[in-house]
Amino acid sequence: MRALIVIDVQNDFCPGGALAVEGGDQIVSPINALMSEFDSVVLTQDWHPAGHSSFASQHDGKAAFEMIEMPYGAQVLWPDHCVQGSSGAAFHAGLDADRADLIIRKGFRPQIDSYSAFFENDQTTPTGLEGYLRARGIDELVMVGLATDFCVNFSAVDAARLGFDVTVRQDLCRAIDMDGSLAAAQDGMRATGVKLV
Ligand code: VGL
Ligand code: ZN
Repeated sequence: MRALIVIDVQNDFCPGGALAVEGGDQIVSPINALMSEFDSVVLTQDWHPAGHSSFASQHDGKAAFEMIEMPYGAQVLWPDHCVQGSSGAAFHAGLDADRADLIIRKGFRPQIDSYSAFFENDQTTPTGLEGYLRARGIDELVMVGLATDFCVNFSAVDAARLGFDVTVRQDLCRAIDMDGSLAAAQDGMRATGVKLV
């Protein structure tokens, strides 16, 4: 069984949003068109409480896109984005969210960020997605969405490590690409057996 995993196609990651990814809105229609080819469609939604610890605004003297050390490791600081219930956290209006079997929210714990659809950034706290997919007999995943070098990357690498057959459709992803993060992500995904097409 095969699932389409649509990562964070939300207003804040699209042009005009708080953490806009260039061309983020261009992938919406082709993602919709792909949905009918899968046994299951899962959407992820970045879903932070106001004042989340990944926001630069919560750290004196720090600016967005700087790094800090968190108890669980290095963390990029972001502009405030995808605050629970805000219009920025909503899915892009053109996304056919009604087609989703499951919407998995992540990043809701105030003290820990979560890029991956499977584990939070401590790489141990599960979101529950693995259990859902296994219980439904899904072993093949195709991933699309935003951003290639952060949430898509971490989701794909975790899925491959968990033993899923993982393909990332790069034409249906867009990247933030700060300090070579896209090339590093592509290397890391290939090294764990993710198919990049
Ligand atoms: C993301 C940074 C912060 C993403 C989410 O969806 O790639 N990036 N939160
Ligand atoms: Zn986030």
